[in-house]
Amino acid sequence: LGRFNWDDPFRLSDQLEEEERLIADSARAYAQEKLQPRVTQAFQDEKTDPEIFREMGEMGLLGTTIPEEYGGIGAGYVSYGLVAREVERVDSGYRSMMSVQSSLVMYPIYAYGSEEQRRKYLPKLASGEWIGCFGLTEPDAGSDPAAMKTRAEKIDGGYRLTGTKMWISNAPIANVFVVWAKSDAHDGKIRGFVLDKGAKGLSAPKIENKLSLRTSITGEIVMDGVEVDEGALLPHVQGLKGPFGCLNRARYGISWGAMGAAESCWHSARQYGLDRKQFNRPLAQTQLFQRKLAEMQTEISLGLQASLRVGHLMDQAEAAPEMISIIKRNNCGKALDIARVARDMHGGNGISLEFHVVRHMINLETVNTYEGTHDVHALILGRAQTGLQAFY
Ligand code: TGC
Ligand code: FAD
Repeated sequence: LGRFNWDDPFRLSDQLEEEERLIADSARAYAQEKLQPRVTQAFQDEKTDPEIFREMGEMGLLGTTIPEEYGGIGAGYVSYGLVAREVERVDSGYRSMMSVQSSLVMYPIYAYGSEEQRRKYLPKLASGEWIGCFGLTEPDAGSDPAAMKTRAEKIDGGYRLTGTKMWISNAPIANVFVVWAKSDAHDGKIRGFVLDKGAKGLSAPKIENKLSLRTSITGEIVMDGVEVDEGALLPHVQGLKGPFGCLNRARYGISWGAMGAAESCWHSARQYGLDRKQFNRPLAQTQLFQRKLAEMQTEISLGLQASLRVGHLMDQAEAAPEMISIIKRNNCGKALDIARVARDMHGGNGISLEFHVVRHMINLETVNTYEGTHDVHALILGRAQTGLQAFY
């Protein structure tokens, strides 16, 4: 008979390569030793500590898939997913900081950038000395980024950018801004630009009063005629496939990350049920409690297996965007359900930050919304199986 581990039912860890296990172990040690002790205070105070980027950089957790010559560790996408799972086990905001830097800033500079851009930006982003952000969403263009209003106008020797980006992770503390704009010099096609902090006309005001993802700072990017030279253009991509190529990677990472947050809620509910007695027996000895635990265990183990499968396909350059929509959508939706049930299973204590589940729950509201909402991914999947466009 096979062995059954309640917390790893399909023995995911046996399916990992040695290097992947080592990377996951060191991410877990970092997250538990350095992030877990400060998360409650950071969430309460809505404070993002830029030092965390430096720490992650030192641990090799930024741009894990970027080759070593540019400061990454040249690991595969399974490793990247495992890091996301470990960081988000502590907090979705910390994972957000990491995944924006890795998939949405380092990846486009690596994949679409010139050699000069790679050498200028990647090592400092990998070490965490520089912080990056990614501006796609606008006040009037969220699920429909093709409707963006930001324009790049051709000027002598470069471009002038005008427009506003909204809901941008890391923006108020960023040194490097990857922004997407419609370029009049390229028939109005969407092009990527890399802007440096301090450019005239560039500002990034903080968005205040967020009740979700409070450890991760969010802002606008205001470009009021920002002039950049030709070297700021990402030369090797045009059209929406530029930002979507980055989003594929970030969404894949989120599918693992959301499962990390869900695992934290599940383990916490199980332990609470073992410790807490009502009606002269542990809550965990009731049928309703055990059924909830069984559902959490099932959804998490299925979700992780699916992410692992897509990770292997990503490592072989065989993953399709629709596969990523399935795992991003399902794992975020399931994680949110699990967090809500875990909150309930903690009774009154469940609403206290000290028990962590309510923090995961309200963070996962964001995770379910950004990088393509739950419903937008349903429309992507509906279109892929019917051939019918239901967005508009
Ligand atoms: P559509 O006609 O479908 O496609 C336009 C062009 O883009 C290409 N494409 C993709 N390429 C690569 N990967 C993908 N996943 C792609 N999806 C589309 C497509 O082939 C086409 O190329 P071409 O060469 O033929 O022009 O475009 P549409 O306008 O109909 O798209 C609709 C929709 C809903 C699928 C899309 O716009 C969408 O996914 N909307 C969601 C927006 C979104 O995800 N925004 C994320 C903002 S960033 C963020 O949230 C970061 S949070 C990070 C954190 O803090 O962790
Ligand atoms: P909308 O697009 O207005 O959607 C509102 C509702 O309508 C949703 O329920 C949606 O599912 C539904 N809907 C939309 N279209 C349809 C349709 N055709 N049919 C049926 N229902 C539909 N963006 C970045 O570019 N960079 C970042 O770093 C970034 N970080 C973020 C951090 C946080 C904390 C948050 C909250 C968001 C962040 N975003 C970022 C933006 C995020 O990607 C968008 O919020 C998301 O894409 C949804 O866009 P929206 O908020 O404009 O909602």
